[in-house]
This record gives sequence, C-alpha cells and structure tokens, in this order.
Amino acid sequence: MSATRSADASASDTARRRPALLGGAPAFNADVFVSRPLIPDPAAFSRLTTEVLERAWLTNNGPRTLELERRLTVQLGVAYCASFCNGTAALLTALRALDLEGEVITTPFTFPATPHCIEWNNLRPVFCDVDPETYNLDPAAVEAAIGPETSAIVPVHVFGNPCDVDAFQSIADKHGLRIVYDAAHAYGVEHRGRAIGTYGDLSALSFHATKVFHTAEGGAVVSDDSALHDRLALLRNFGIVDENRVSGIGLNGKLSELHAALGLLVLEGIDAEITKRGELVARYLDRLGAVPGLSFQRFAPETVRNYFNFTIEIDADVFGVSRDEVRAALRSEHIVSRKYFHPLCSDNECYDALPSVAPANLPNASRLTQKILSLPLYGELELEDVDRVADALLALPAHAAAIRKALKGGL
Ligand code: T4K
Repeated sequence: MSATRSADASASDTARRRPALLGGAPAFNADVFVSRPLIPDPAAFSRLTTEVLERAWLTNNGPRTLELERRLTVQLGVAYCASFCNGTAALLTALRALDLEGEVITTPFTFPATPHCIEWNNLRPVFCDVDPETYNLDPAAVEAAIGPETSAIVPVHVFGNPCDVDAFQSIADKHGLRIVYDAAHAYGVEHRGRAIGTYGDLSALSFHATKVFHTAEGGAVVSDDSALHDRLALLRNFGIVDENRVSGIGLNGKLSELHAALGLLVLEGIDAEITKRGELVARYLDRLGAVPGLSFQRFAPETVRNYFNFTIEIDADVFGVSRDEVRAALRSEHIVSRKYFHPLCSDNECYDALPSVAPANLPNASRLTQKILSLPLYGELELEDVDRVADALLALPAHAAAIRKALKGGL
C-alpha cells in the first residue's frame, strides 16, 4: 500500500509548485510518517500467536524466543544473541554486565536512552564531540577526554553508520577501557565485510517498531564471548541462577513469546524491506544530491547498509529556508519529518550539571543538531512518494519570504 496522494498535486515543475502552507494542494492527503513498521501477514501472525496461546508458555525462554535468538545469531553474524524486552533494557544490562565504574564517554548526538542507561548504572556520562560528516563519535575527541575515572566508551552507530571501530579498539586497548556499542539502529549492518555486532565487547540493538527489524518492542545484546553472554542471560532474569540461588542484581529484561513470534515473521520480509529502502534512498539522492544547501551523512562505500533512515542537513543560508521552516512547511503537505537528533542529549536539563555538556566542548554536534531533518523512509513508500516529498521540499526556496511570513512566531 502506498501513501495517499492528492489527485491534483502531481506537478513536477517544483519551481512553480505552491507550498500547501501558502494555500497550494498538499503533496499527500493523509500523514506520511518518518517511519512505519514492516507489518507481516496478519493471518500468519494470528496462526503463530494462536499456537503460542495454546501452548500457554508466554515468556521466560519459550520456544519462539529461543528460535528467534538462534535465527538472529545467523542474521547478525554473531556467536551469541540475548534477546531483551526493549533496546534500553539491553543497553542497561550490557553496561551492568561489565561491572563498570566511574565515567563513560559517549555522544550527545543520540536518543536519550544512550546517556540515560549510563546514568542508571550509576556511571557518569562524559559527552564528546562527533565527526560532522559521519555523525558518529569522534575518536580524537574521545581520546582527549579520557581521564583516571574513565572505564568505558559507548559509541553509537548513528542511523546504522558504522563508527570508526578500529580507532575505538586501539584507544580502548591503549587505555584499558571497555567498549559497548549502542547498535540500536544497526540491524544487519556490515563494516569491511564483518558484522557490526562483532566489534567491541558488546553491542546493544533495539527492535522497536520504528527500527528496520522489529518485534514491536524488543532488543538484543550480541557478542562473541560466551562468559559475557551467560552473565547477560542471568542479569536479564533477576540474576536467578536456580531455585535456590540469586547471584546478581538483575532486572526483568525478557522478550515475550508474542513479540518473538512477530519478530520471526518480520524476519521473513526483512531482506525485501532493506532492498526497497535502498531504492528509495537512491531516489532521494537522485533528486536532492546536487541541491545547493543540502548535504548528507557520509557512509563508507564498503558499508553494507540497512537504510534505517534518510536524513538531510539543511544549510539555511545556502538553501534559503531553515530546517525548522522546512519541517513546518512539510507538515502542511502531510509530510511528517523528524529532527533526529534534536535537542542534543547534552542540552537536556537532566544533564546540566555535567561539565562536558558545554557547547564549546561539542561544536560539531551543536551545529549538526540545528541542521538535520529525517525524511519519510520505509518499505511501503513508493518511488513516486519520494518524488512528491522531493518536489515539496524543492519548491520551498522560491517561496522563502512568504513561508517565513506565514510562520512568523509559529515555529
Ligand atoms: N539507543 C538509540 C541510539 C536509540 O535510537 C534508541 C531508540 C534506543 C537506544 C532505545 O531503544 P528502545 O528502548 O526504544 O528499543 C523512537 C523510538 O521509540 C525509539 O525506539 C528510537 N530509538 C527513536 C530514535 O525513535 P520517537 O519518540 O521518535 O517515536 P515515535 O512514537 O514518535 O515514532 C516515530 C514515527 O514512527 C511516528 O511518527 C510514526 C511511526 N510509528 C511509530 C510507532 C511507535 C508507527 O508507524 N508505528 C508505531 O507503532 O522514538
């Protein structure tokens, strides 16, 4: 099913197109969201969940959960996969499993879950700047921030773009640090022929409905280390060893059988989903790639991508319309873009007390967060939908003054 289009909004002459904000026909008749989950055949889901209900085994390492974990080790190219009820519980538990202390270096250009998980482990986040082109944590900034209290680094593969894993590993080796990758966005990504989950000590993934692969809510920690995997499995289940013994301060992080059943069906469509997303991204780049004032996240050419999202950077001085004006104008077209990630985590009041939040410490991230805008990307979109988004976007600069007037005080 493709998004609903306006019958009279097919003009490809973008210069003459009147933005919906200024009274033109909207690009779509119904909201087109930034992402939509891959939805498997409801009848197949009904069959699988009926079987789960009939078995009356709903959680605690049921057969569907174990099957999903087995399948994911193959899909993700890792030795071990511990499923979790969400990506936050996965990251929380990964950090806990390493018995860390003191400070943990991370990026401000991420979802709040990343630093929150550090804090919830009674560790102190230290924010470091990002590379302005890859959007990932900058290894040089990390090395400069290492102090006597530093115990680990939590880099994020932002939008599925592999971090500079070799640089982080050599920094960690040199300073005796652990690395936990926040791989929430990185299902299926490969870096130089190697699965992304095989780098660092542990990697935590999110299987939230907004992710390329999802279980509605869910997540996983993957690794190649059997002892760490055993510890994760223990901590995921309250630290219970057996009926007579609890050996660790665990939580309840288990994935249910119903979520696992959904995941097994989503896996069947995942390759087609990623292929389709790749085609849509190629079309976006065809349409927007050479437009002055627009730029894009840089991926190394050898990366096997999952096309988790499509984000543009808008230089208002060159494009003529600012990111926030673009976002508001697209909203009138029924195009729901999102500012991933704005504000920076370091700009949220809960982190005010940390010295590393100073904007002067984070110049690239501070600039980036003012410019980025994620556009709709999911497998059910059609190339024609991407054209409509591009047409709507490209029509804006010619109407910059009127847009600014229409939005005055309303952003
Ligand atoms: N680390 C990183 C780097 C992360 O990005 C995340 C989560 C985590 C850790 C933690 O993982 P989890 O504990 O969440 O598994 C969303 C997601 O809730 C969140 O999982 C994700 N990152 C983050 C980047 O995005 P919101 O607040 O933007 O979601 P929401 O509800 O606005 O949804 C976005 C769009 O998706 C909607 O406009 C429509 C569409 N949508 C959403 C849902 C939930 C659907 O079409 N169907 C749906 O069921 O946070």
